[in-house]
Formats: sequence, C-alpha cells, structure tokens
Amino acid sequence: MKLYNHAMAPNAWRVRAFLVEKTANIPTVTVEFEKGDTQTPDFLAMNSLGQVPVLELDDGKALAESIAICRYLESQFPEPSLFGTTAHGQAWVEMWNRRMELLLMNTVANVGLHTLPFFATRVNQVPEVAEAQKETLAARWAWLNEDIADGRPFVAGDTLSVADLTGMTALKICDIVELSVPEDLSHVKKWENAVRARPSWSA
Ligand SMILES: N[C@@H](CCC(=O)N[C@@H](CS)C(=O)NCC(=O)O)C(=O)O
Repeated sequence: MKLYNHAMAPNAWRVRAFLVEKTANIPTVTVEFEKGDTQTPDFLAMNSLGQVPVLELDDGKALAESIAICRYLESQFPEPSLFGTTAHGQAWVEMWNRRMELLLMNTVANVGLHTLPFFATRVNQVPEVAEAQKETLAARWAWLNEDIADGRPFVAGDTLSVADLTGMTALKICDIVELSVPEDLSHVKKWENAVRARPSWSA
C-alpha cells in the first residue's frame, strides 16, 4: 500500500489522522498539487479528478475519496474500530459521518472555496455565498451543540469514530478560513478541546 498525500490538504489530513488513531504506518508519498504533481498522466490514471488523497494498493488498484480510503484501512487495521461494529453501530457511525461531512465540513469548505486566493482561478467566487455559508455554519454548530448536550464525549457515542475525524477536518478548515466555534456552544467546545488534544490532531 502507498498513500499519496499532501502536507496541508484537509482530506489528506483526515486519512493521516485515521492512521494515527489506528497506530498504523504505511508508506506515504507527498505530492504537491500546487506544482502540478496531481495532473500527470500517471496520477490521473489513479484518480481522474487529479486530487489527493489516493491509496495505491499492492496489486496496482487505486482508491480515491478519503472516506473510501479510511474504509479500506479499517479492514486492514481493524482495531480500534472507527466505523462501528454492530449493524446498528455501523449505520449510526455512517449517519454521523454524513452529518459531519455534509452539514459542517462541506459548509466551511464552501467558505474557503469562495474566499481563498488558491481557488480564485478554479471557482467563480461569490463573496455573498461565503457570507451565507458562514451563517449556515454557525447554525449547524448550534444544532450539534443541542444534539450532544446529553454529554456523550464523541459525536456518535462513547468512543471516537470516523465521524469525529470528519468533524476535526471541519475544524482544520475553520482554522484555514479563520472561523471559530462560537464560545457559548459549551458542548461543542468541550468536544473541540478534546479532539484538538488528541495526537491525531497533529497528524
Ligand atoms: N472528496 C474528496 C476531496 C478531495 C480533495 O478535495 N482534495 C483536495 C485537497 S483536500 C485536492 O487534491 N485539491 C487539489 C486540486 O483539486 O487540484 C476526498 O474526500 O478525498
């Protein structure tokens, strides 16, 4: 197995953090999309979207999409389980992972897409979209705060799951676009402080 990775990219970080939580190591190649490394014929043959992360398997097959890669890694490094174990537990983690990705991570990513100079030549940047997405993000942190007010330490229950890693990816993007979780959302703040303190945060 070989992981094609990028030092700063949030979805590449998500896979590295997953490996840290598994205390697993795999060979890693750092690519720089800024220099066109992901647009070469060899790279595009692995991922036609020309994006990282990509996991190349020993038989030459390649997987893109960070969550698909994490799912594969779960099968290779089963402990600790990060995708749930029982039928309900696995579906529950899937539900929370989708919520953290669709409701939080994608929303803050849209702020980045519409404001960061890196995307200026790739996206028709509309400042009003970024402002609207900031409001949506604040509302969604508030929703999460209510939902985890039962005191559970992680978004999908008592143990860390891939849904927390996706939430942490949202926090990584928040740091890039200089947005914070509102201070009055005590339950999300408690979760945030806990996940930022994990070794995987520095993956
Ligand atoms: N849905 C994909 C997103 C991959 C993605 O957006 N990769 C970004 C870095 S986080 C990238 O490679 N950007 C460089 C480019 O698009 O040229 C995943 O989860 O892996």
